[in-house]
Amino acid sequence: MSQLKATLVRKIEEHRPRTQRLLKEFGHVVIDEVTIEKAIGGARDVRCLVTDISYLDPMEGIRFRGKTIEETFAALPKAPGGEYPTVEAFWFFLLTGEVPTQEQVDEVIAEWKERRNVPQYVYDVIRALPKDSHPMTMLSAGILAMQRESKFARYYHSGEYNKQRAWEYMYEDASDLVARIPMIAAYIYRYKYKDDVHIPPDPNLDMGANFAHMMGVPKPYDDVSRMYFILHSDHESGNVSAHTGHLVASALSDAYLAYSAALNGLAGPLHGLANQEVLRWIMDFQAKLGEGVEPTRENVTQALWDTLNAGQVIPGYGHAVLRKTDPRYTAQREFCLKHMPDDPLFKLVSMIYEVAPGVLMQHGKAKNPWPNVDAQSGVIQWHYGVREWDFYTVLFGVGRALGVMANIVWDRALGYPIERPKSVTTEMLEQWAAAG
Ligand code: FCX
Repeated sequence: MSQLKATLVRKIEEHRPRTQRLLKEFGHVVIDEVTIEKAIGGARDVRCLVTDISYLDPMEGIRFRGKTIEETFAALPKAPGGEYPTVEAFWFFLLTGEVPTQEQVDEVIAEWKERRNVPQYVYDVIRALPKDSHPMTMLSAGILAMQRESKFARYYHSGEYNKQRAWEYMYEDASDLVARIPMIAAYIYRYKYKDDVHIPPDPNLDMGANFAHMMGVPKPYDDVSRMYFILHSDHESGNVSAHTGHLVASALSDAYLAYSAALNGLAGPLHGLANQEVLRWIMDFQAKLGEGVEPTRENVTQALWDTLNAGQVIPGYGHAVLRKTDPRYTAQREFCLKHMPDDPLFKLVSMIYEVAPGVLMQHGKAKNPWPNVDAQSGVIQWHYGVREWDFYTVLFGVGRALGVMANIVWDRALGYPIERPKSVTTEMLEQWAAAG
C-alpha cells in the first residue's frame, strides 16, 4: 500500500467516529435557519454542507486544510528548481491534511506516471466533436467517455459492494482522474490550437512541469501550472463545480460521471468561464479604444460603466461568499509583480483593480466589489503565450479536479447519503409570509 493510501486509511479511521458521534448524539443541534430570501436566493449562506478539505472565510479567503494560501505554499515540499510545491505534494496534503515528506511526494509522482495513460478512445471522442466546439465541452466529454474505466462502478456492480470499503474504489478513480486530466487538457490544447501536433509526456517531470512540457510552453510555465492548479483546486463545498461533483457522486455515480457534471457547471460565465470573459472584456475594451490610444483611469472607468449600463456583469469581480479581495487574486498578482511587472496587460489589469471596486460600489448592486481569482489568471497565461482565452477555463478544470476528487473520496469514506434538499411552492412561501 502506498504511503498516501496508508495515511488516508489512518485519517479515515480516526475521523469516522467524529461524524458518527455528531449524528447520533447531536443530530438535533440547529446550525442555521432558512429564510424566504435564502430559499429563493440560491441557498446563499445556508450552512448545510460539510467538508474538511477547505474552508472559505468571507474576509480572509480560502484555507486549504486549515492553511492559508501563503502557509500552504510555504509548508509543502517544492518542485526541484521551482518556487512552488508540486501538485502531487498538494494532493497528498489535500487528501490527508498532512504535509508530506519528500519521499512521500516522490511516491505520488511515480504513482501518477503509472496512472496517467488515457485510453485512445477518449481522444477519439474528443476528435469526433467539431473542432470549434468549446474546449470545456471537449474536456467534459473526454472525462465522461472515460467512465468506462471506473473501478468504483465495476466494484458497485460486482455484487460485493460494501459501504465501508467503497471509498477505496473512489480513491482509485480519483487518483486516475487527477493523473489523467492534465494529459487530456494538453491534448485538447494541441489539437485545437497547435495543428494537432502533440508532445509526449516526459517521464522525468512532475505533473506541473509535464503539463508545461506537453503544452509546449517553456519555463517558468511549469511553476505557473503548479501555482494555478493549486490555487484553483478547492473553494469549500458550495460553489457550483464542487457542489455538483458532491451531489452527483452522492447518487453513487462514479468519479468520471461526477466530474464531467462538475465541469459543466464550471463552464458557466458566472463561475469558471469568467476567466475567459475577463480577457474578452479587456480585448474588446482595447479594440474600442483603437490603435495607439493608451488606457487611462478615465477610459477604463467609462468602459466599466458602459458594461454595467448595458446590464452586464464585470467579469472577475464580485463573489457569493467573499467580501474582500480574493487571496487567490493576490497570490497571482504577487507572481506578476515578481515575474512580469512591466507586462502591458498586467498594468491594465492593475488599473482595472484600482477603479473597478469604486465603480461597483457606486453602482450599488454587487455585495462584493472586489476582484476574484478570475480577474488575474488570464493575464499570466497571456504573458507566457497561451493566448487562446477560451482554453482558460480548462486550466481551472484541471485544478478543480483536485478538490472535487478529494471531497468525493471523503464523502464515500464518511458514508454521506444521497443529497436531497426539500423544495416548497411559491404558494407555501406566500402563506408563511402572511403568517409573519
Ligand atoms: N458586475 C456587475 N454586477 C454584479 C457583479 C459584477 N461583477 N457582481 C454582482 N453583481 C450584481 C448581481 O448580478 C446582482 O444583481 P441583480 O440583483 O440584478 O441580480 C447583485 O449584484 C447582487 O449580487 P451579489 O449578491 O453581490 O452576487 P451573487 O452572489 O449573486 O453572485 C457572482 C456572485 C460571482 C456570480 C457575481 O458577483 C458575478 O456575476 N460576478 C462576475 C462573474 C465572475 O467573476 N464570476 C466568477 C466568480 C468566482 F470567482 C468563480 O466561481 O470563478
